[in-house]
Amino acid sequence: MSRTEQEYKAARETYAELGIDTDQVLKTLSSIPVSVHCWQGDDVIGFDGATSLSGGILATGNYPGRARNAEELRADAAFAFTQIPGKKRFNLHAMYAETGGAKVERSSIEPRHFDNWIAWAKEQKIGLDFNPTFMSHPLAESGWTLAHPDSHIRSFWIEHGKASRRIAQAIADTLKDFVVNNLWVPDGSKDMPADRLGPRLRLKESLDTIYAEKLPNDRVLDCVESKLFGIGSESYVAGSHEFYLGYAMQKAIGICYDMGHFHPTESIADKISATLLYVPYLVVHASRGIHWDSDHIIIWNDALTDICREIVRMRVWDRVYLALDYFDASVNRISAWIIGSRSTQRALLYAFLEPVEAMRSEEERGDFGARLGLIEEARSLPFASVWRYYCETQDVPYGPAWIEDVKDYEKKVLSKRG
Ligand code: RNT
Ligand code: ZN
Repeated sequence: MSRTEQEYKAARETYAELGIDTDQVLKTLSSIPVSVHCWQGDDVIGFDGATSLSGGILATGNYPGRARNAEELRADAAFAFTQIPGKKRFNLHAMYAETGGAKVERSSIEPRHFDNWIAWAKEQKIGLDFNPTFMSHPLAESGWTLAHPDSHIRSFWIEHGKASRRIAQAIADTLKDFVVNNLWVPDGSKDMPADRLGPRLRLKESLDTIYAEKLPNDRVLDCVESKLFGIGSESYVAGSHEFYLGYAMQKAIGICYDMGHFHPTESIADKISATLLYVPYLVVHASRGIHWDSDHIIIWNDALTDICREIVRMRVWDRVYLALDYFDASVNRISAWIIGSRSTQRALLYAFLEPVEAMRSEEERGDFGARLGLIEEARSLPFASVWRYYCETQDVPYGPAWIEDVKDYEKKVLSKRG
């Protein structure tokens, strides 16, 4: 028996005494996907002609080695996957279409522009998710898209929204899998608007037109992402939380909660049980806002643990889709993917290894001191032995060994990029 196996065996006994079956936990954990976002690999630039990011979000830094085309992005992601345990998906944005050099408007993109991505996903044995791109485009420069006062500009973006749903459907049908199709628009204003209702009416009408098209099956999981504010939309965002909460309930679609899109002390974790009563599914954009929606790499922090606790305790991992969303251009971008994915997996595993049954009994008994004591004592249970065993059985390095692999990839591949 290897040292990893010995330590796992001991840990398994410790957890069994608390009523936790670690073998079963690891089986479940390995079936819960994390959707890795394509846009960390190239600073949210994409391949459809944009040279900088707009929409009130910002990737700061200029670490060398950014993926410059789809081949490089796929190679980098495939390498990152070799260092991440568990089930992976890849999250695409419409601006990552491959048009073979032809100028194709966003309103006219087609499934065939994603053929290479689909072929790659098959090869990697992963699912794909999708996002229409309502930013980094001349017709989005005003900061308005689906709620734009000009009906011609609105129509352009409505067509883009429809085209994106059709692409999501084609991907889903080809891969025989679901595809989360997440819609976020930047629409908002820097200073106090005189009219808060008008843009919301226009946004609602545009969304209604996009979702009016009935898709042939339920493989596309539409969802909408709210935001508190962005750079240049500090005073007002048309797609606020309340706007989309109502909208998603009315349409029976999902809501995407981005961890950076709420007041800094507001808990997304607490929203999960409340909103799952009314909407069919949720998406979490795992991100780390520092003072604001700064899109720092997610780490295993309390906010992430709390979200995973809710998913695990309610056993809703098939209704809450975990996706990464951040963009840090100041570090090796592959390490950003690996850190965020591994941290999310770690937080999930930790949540599975808490003695929730014991905590519930204390809660029923009214002994809240004992309940808090159990939460705190769980922190020094042999979590690391289970994580190590998990990584090794998933054929990925345990501990910081991956850092050397990334350095090596940087030397051999990234440093050769101009
Ligand atoms: C922006 C939203 C959105 C984007 C991606 C690129 O604030 O978080 O999810 O980050 O679509
Ligand atoms: Zn997001």
